[in-house]
Amino acid sequence: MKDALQMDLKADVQSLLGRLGVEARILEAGDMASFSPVTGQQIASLAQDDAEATRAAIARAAAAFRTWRNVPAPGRGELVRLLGEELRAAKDDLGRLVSIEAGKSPSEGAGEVQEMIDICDFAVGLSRQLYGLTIATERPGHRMMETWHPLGVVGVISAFNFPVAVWSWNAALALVCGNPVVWKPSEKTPLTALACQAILDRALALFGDAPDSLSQVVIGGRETGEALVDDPRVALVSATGSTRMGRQVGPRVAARFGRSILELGGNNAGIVCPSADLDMALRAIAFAAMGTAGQRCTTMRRLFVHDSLYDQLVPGLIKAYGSVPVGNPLTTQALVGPLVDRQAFEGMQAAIEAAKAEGGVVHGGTRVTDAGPEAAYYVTPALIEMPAQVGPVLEETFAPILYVMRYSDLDDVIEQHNAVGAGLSSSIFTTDLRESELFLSAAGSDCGIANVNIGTSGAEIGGAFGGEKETGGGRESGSDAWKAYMRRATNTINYSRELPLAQGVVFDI
Ligand code: UN1
Repeated sequence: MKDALQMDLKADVQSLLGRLGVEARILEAGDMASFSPVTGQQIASLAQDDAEATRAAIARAAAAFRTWRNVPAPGRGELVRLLGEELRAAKDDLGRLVSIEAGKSPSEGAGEVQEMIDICDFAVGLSRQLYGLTIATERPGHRMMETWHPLGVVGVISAFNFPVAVWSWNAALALVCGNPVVWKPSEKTPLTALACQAILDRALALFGDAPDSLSQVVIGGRETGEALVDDPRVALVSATGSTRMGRQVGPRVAARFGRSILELGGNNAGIVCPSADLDMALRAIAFAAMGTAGQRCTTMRRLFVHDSLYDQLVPGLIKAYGSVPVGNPLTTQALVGPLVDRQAFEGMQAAIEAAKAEGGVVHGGTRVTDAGPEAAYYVTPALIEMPAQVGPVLEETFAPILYVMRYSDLDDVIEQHNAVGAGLSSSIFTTDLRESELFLSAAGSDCGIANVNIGTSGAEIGGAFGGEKETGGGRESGSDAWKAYMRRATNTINYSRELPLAQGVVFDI
């Protein structure tokens, strides 16, 4: 039974890649092993791009920039419109490949591709809206304005958990803004990246006259990433991953005066207030904390419940944790799929042990051995009642663990809410206007995302995505996040016959 499952998966990958336009020979082209968390089996061994190959890709991208920057932005938008169309056509296959490579449920795999389509639509509109301001000038006969120009090569470093959507947030904006892209996907999810490249290649063929190497994928680990980070020809490095990774990438890019967008860890919390709609809160918390097996950067990891309803809400949550279906996302209706690998499982177990040592009462968090082969890591999600916000509660563990704590005073709990390193996403559950407005105010949540009566995860692409503090401060996706992908020039034009100087300075010669 187990063997049959493994064989099926490999065949499945091959036919999916074939339909998506990736040549089968790449599956056995090198020594970088790629696994599916669904079965733990190796599904490919790919060739890697070392530092030299990465630098060659950057050089090609730099050449492409010289042409692409001169294509009018609405024309660049046409390429992204075609990409969106190709993604629509490939949605089922790419979604399934995401499920195989990242272990997501079919609905979440498809949802991730939908997120790509959405950002393409957004970027197409944006291609006619890269607005600069006209600014009042103090000098007569002058006009002052700002112009947004393409920036240069954009390097994208992405994580396994959103293997394709995060690339599309960056690529759709970068391309519309006039920039080539060099993408280093996670070593855990190279196949979905190669599939995206094939999809984009089809859009490029339909587009016709785009420069070569406008968007490239480089496969590899640390060496590949470092080549991208350190190369002065890469104007912007957009990196998604752990805070540990960001601590290295940020200073290295800054040291060469490059620009970076850092989208790092989250330790996202929810606060359930006395007036909350408990039924809705329970469902929102369940998705935010258990969805994607706790492997979103936006996953809810901490929950503060008001004393007055703790005994109403928490037993219901514990019941939901005990009954949520855990299993193979491809063959069952499971809502919670596998952890990405053994390391993730060990990290989760270590956090659970640390929580116990701090007085935590643990519900769930054990391995489900009959959900898949030995090499796959399925767990029941863990809800841990904590006496205080200490030990592992202060850290992001990339696994389905929800630490639950009591609170009695809203001001105090907002202090606690903000007393962690990360600052990505946050939620309050309340029907009291004063509570929700306080949470959204300057004295409220210190996160880049603050929600009311919605969980911490599942953001739409229209808003800027990212967070503060150890989350890195970067913003991707919607709103005016595009500005990070362009350089701004302030232009002052004198159409008079005089030369008045600013600030009333006189310099007559
Ligand atoms: C991530 O986990 O890196 O808001 C991105 C969300 C998704 C994106 C998550 N739209 O949960």
